Amino acid sequence: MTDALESPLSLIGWRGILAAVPADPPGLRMARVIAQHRAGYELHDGDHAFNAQPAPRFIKPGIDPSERPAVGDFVLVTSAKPPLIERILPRRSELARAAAGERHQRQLIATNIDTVMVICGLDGDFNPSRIERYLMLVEGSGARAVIVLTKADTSDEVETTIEELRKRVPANTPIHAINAKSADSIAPLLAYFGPGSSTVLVGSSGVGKSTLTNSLLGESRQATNSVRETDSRGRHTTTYRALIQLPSGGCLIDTPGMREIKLTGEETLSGDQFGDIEELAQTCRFGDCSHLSEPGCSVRAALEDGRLDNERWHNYLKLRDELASAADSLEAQLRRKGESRVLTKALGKRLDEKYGSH
Ligand SMILES: Nc1nc2c(ncn2[C@@H]2O[C@H](COP(=O)(O)OP(=O)(O)OP(=O)(O)O)[C@@H](O)[C@H]2O)c(=O)[nH]1
Ligand SMILES: [Mg+2]
Ligand SMILES: [Zn+2]
Repeated sequence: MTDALESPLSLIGWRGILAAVPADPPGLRMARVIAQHRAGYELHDGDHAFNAQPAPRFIKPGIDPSERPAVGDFVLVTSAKPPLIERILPRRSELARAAAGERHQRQLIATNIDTVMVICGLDGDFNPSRIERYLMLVEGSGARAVIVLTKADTSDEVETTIEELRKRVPANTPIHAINAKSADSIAPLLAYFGPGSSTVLVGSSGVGKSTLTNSLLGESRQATNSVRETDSRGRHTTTYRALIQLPSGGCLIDTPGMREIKLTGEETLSGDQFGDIEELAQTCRFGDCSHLSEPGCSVRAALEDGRLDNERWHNYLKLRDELASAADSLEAQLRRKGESRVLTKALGKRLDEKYGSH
């Protein structure tokens, strides 16, 4: 049995047993998706990078985008020229959000990752409510969240900012404040990038995702660009997600800055992030307490004596409403899909009857 350590695939984050990979149909080989472009996919087999196309069933209209190959996926490809991606191996984690726009669609940011670094600048970008929103996406992904605050070299209030943020995020979520441009300053992050690990960097444009990537690489491979002075906003310099091998043996996925972080409807409020608030609200005297002015309201009491952070409470209410409506859209979509599948089946049967099945 060939195990991961002997295989070049371990260099691109593969930790499984090769013999366990289905070789059906035979002749397929394994690789990892390292980038997705309009014209196709870029894969890496641990030895070298090559281009590939998705098998036709992945580009059929109507297929859910999360069923298509995504950056981070381990896939099986044919030996055709260009190679075709035939299969996506089961994912050990999936970071997803809802795509921007009216139509509800689950969009994958990265798969098979161990760590999601939620990056936020200690400049005008700093926004704890946005960090909480990211943490909700990470919570059900199968990966752990680490908060990285960049531009620590430009702020006089690093310690107090971390203290404030501590009140907003679960105690087991690490928070690091760094200067992404300095190799010394980013040293505490190296522990996350050991051999076999996969990490994705997420955050607004201009927070320093590519700067951090370059510092970890020890060279300027990813383009970076200054932020607007007035509001610290970036210029959307990185335009596609790219998986990069680091000298430390880990893999890193640099991503374009996100404009919108929409919930998919699959997140939960009862996990580490907001579970304590949900429990607290259940101890109010009235079962239908609106937490506004009723007597015996545990939420108001906690807000008044400072046990519950006011902004955190308001962000919780906002995310709760959003989650409810995202969950509704998701359900409606699944129902529609269910029906359309039935319709296709019924139509298929009619065609079979007419032309005979094949
Ligand atoms: N002083 C300081 N500047 C930083 C730090 N991190 C990033 N920068 C600067 O911030 C600007 C934006 O950095 P990028 O790495 O391009 O940001 P990004 O997150 O990759 O942005 P997009 O690709 O647009 O999503 C650049 O001018 C960096 O030099 C930091 O820790 N300290
Ligand atoms: Mg970038
Ligand atoms: Zn109440």
